[in-house]
Amino acid sequence: MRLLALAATVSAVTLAAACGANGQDAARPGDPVETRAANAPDQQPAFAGQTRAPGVRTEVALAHTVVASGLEEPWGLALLPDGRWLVTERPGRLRIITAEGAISEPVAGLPAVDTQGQGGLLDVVTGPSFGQDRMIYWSYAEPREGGNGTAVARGRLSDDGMRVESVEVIFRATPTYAGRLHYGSSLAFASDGKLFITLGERSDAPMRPQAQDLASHMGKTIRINADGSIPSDNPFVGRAGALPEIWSLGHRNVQGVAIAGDEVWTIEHGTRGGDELNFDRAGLNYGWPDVAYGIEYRGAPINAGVTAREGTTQPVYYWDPVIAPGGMTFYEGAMFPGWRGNLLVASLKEKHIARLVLENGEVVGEERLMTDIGERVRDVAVAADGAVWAITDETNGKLVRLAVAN
Ligand SMILES: [Ca+2]
Ligand SMILES: [Ca+2]
Repeated sequence: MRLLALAATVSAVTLAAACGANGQDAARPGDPVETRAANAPDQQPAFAGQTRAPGVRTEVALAHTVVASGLEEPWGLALLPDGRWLVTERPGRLRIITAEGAISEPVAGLPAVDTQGQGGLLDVVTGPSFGQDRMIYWSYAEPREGGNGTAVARGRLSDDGMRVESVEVIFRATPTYAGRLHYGSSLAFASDGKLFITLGERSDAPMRPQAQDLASHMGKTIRINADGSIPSDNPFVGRAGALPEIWSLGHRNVQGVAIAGDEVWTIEHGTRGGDELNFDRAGLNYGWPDVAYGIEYRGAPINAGVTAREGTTQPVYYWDPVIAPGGMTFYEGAMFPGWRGNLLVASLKEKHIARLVLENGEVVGEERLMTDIGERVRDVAVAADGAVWAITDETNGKLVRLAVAN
């Protein structure tokens, strides 16, 4: 619970609102940053503060700098120990970008990807022993006989950074499906070297119920060892009919995961009015598609609008209307000491970075950062100096640095 203790120290500072130095609309201190009408106005949160947390303001002025542009739908962002960035482009290219903005040629040696719909080359992370073995891990939509599916591969980044070597696929989500949507998939290593992989349920009506099916990887959070083997202490190991890689179930489309100590947090695209932040724990059921906030995108209630059921776990937080969350990270940097233990969430639809202040496992404050970017924010990460870096999901996508204004 290291994270929660840290978070408790910052909220008192940040709750004292200042003027809108970061481009937000001026609101009264403590007013929620979300002012639009809810899509499901009749639904009530399960506890106070589960949605529309009090607005908070960072008192120092921030500014973003465009470091690189011309990236085609960048999806994943990961820091290398030398300060350069690994950036994926959804059409299937991995590039290395220096902190000064020099963009490399595509790294050679990655397997082919299926770029239909939301598919392609997706997240990337460095391995837990990158300093010794230079291993990197990436997720992608894998073209398969009869359709496609989310896969995770790893390989050694060559000394010159030009190619990946000894590439092996360490995880394949099943079943294969001929669809275009909801591949997940974000990646993060826990401090014990276990790899967490988040998956979508492929969206279409026949696939949706598989989020509750332990014989399917759809709509699950996955936990494996770095070599792809299955940890013996996974929650469903030994249960007949259950896939042993599964960590948790009942997710819709999870494109963000962040780990602090041994706490795994995931963020998922809900339907209209149901984006969720979850404290993602072993063996728990997060409800989809039986229990959900919000409504269908076409307008109908989801399962008669049921928002709670015994045996399912509530989200820590939800957004109605949605922000469409991409990647997220915990902030532990030096540049903004008041943010330590906060979550930074990339917002695609609403084009900002959401800062969530956590206290005792609940969200007690929300701020919208970089609201002047005007582009869909796909992923977010923190550099060694504590500056926040992000990529924008556009045909002319950008790598940007958000820091204290000069
Ligand atoms: Ca990511
Ligand atoms: Ca849920």
